[in-house]
Amino acid sequence: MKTSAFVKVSYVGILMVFALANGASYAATKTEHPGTPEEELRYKGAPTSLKADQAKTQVTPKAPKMTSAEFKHAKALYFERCAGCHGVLRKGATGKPLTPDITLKKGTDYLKVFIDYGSPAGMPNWGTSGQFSKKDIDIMARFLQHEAPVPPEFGMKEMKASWKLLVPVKKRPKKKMNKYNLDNVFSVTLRDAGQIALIDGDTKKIISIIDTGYAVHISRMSTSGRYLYVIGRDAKVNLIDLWMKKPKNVAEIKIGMEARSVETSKFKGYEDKYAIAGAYWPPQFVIMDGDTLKPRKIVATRGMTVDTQEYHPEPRVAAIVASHEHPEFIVNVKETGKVLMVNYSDLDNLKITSINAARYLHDGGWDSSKRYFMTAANKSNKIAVVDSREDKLAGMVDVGKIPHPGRGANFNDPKYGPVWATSHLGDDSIAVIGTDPKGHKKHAWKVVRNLKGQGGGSLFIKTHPKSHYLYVDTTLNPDAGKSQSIAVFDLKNLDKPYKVLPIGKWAGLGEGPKRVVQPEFNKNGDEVWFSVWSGAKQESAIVIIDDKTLKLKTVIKDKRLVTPTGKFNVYNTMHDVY
Ligand code: DHE
Repeated sequence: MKTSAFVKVSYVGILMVFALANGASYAATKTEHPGTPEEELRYKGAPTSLKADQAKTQVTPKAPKMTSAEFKHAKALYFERCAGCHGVLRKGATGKPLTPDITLKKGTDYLKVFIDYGSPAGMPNWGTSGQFSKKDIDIMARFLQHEAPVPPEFGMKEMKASWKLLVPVKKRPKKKMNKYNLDNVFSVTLRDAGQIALIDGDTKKIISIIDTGYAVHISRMSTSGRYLYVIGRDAKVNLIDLWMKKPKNVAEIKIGMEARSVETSKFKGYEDKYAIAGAYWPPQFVIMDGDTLKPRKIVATRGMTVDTQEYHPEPRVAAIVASHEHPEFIVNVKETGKVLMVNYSDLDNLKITSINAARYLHDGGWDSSKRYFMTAANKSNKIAVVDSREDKLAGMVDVGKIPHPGRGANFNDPKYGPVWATSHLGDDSIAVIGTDPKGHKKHAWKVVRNLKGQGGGSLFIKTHPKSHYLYVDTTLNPDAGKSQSIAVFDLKNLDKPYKVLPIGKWAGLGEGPKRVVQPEFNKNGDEVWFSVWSGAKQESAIVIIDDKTLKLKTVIKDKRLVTPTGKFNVYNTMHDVY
């Protein structure tokens, strides 16, 4: 297993969060962040992978004096603990802006109290919770009155320098060289190991463990199903060739310093041609050759916000999906609240249609027709609906608190026809939205039902065209009973109460938070896979159930399965089945 300062820091963060996941410690934590639900705090603000010495110190003459050792310490603390919410440049994201024009007026004493005790608006109490020492608080209060240190840019020169073509296309197999049923292979994120596990969905055996970026985030498939793309939080993209006798990395590149999303071109005629990856820092995306990751075109996302029309220097790239209607990538830009339709048919004369949505865009997926992109504007409590045929906003739907659909769930509602659903981080509702403007015009882009789930802290929701069940996790709910189980709704009878499956218990693990996360179907749509996610030094597992009977089928345990979280079935990911 690889280790890095970042992974260690993340691990500490996760352990902290994990400690909170136990019901026993909840009472104590409730008072730690008055006014902000635990579920919300657990999710945002993960450490960035930026290092103190990567960002240039900027001394502001009017600000209190600091030594260079204090600057270094403050930068490291800020990137680990604060940048996830306040932004690398402190211009504000989910947390408030902390630029010198604001902080100098507040002064050191005020800032110290704020850092020590937190605020009802969501600022953690870093001091009284014991996470920052008195000295840390004093250094941080002075540091915040100086201009934010700026990490370096990462342009074509840096990308090319990081690019490694490990196996050139000519040296790769001309046909599939293994006997795996590739359509039913799963790529499983091993978050804290910086690896993915390829698991054979038929035999449930691990095919191989492949090194990827640190705190690896998601996997996506090329249209043909041959190439697997994996992105790490450190912005490293790995390209894995599934046709090889033993699938392995054939190319890698770093596209920045901090990233979350990767996707591949899916429009007819462009299958497997391009890949795209979006970065948090620097705020940009890059289009690469699909079979080598050779970088072709970098586009910055800095610009004006959708509502107040102010300049934002750090709009991070969130979810990216590939259009089936045009040769376009659909790029969510978080802080500006805009969805960019990036036409890749002519990279030298790039056409981008910018669609006004709302802040802060995060994750999303297709409706069942694959024409409408349903995407969460999580701080606005809205789902924006993008018509990928017309390249226009089709609707803006008010939903519950902090929608977090993953890619969402499509099914046929007995009363309202085709619908798409999302659960929420901030409350227990599941919003079911009509998606059929032709057949059910009155209900299109409206919440037609609000189901009540187990509680807040839900991250992912899933069903399959062949299933009549809807699975909803509550991974970040502070109650261990809820974070370790799954709610199942019967789509044939949505008035019936949900069933609870004790997935965490079925995993048969020892000590650990055992958080159940991200349901994923197999290719046939008759099995559902769940990760049971414990700490990096604890045992985790994958639990597989039978979708017809809702009974336990298999538990996959292996000491190599370190912190499994996302799982991506090759066929379902290729074809956007969810
Ligand atoms: Fe994720 C998707 C960002 C924390 C597991 N996550 C995404 C996407 C974004 C994102 C932008 C959409 C990618 C796409 O579709 O192109 N995630 C972030 C964060 O910024 C955040 C809040 C904090 C961070 O610093 O990373 C964050 N995410 C987490 C986790 O803690 C999770 C639960 C565990 C883990 O592995 O880190 C997690 N995120 C996932 C998964 C997906 C995802 C499994 C893909 C879901 C899918 O079905 O497509």
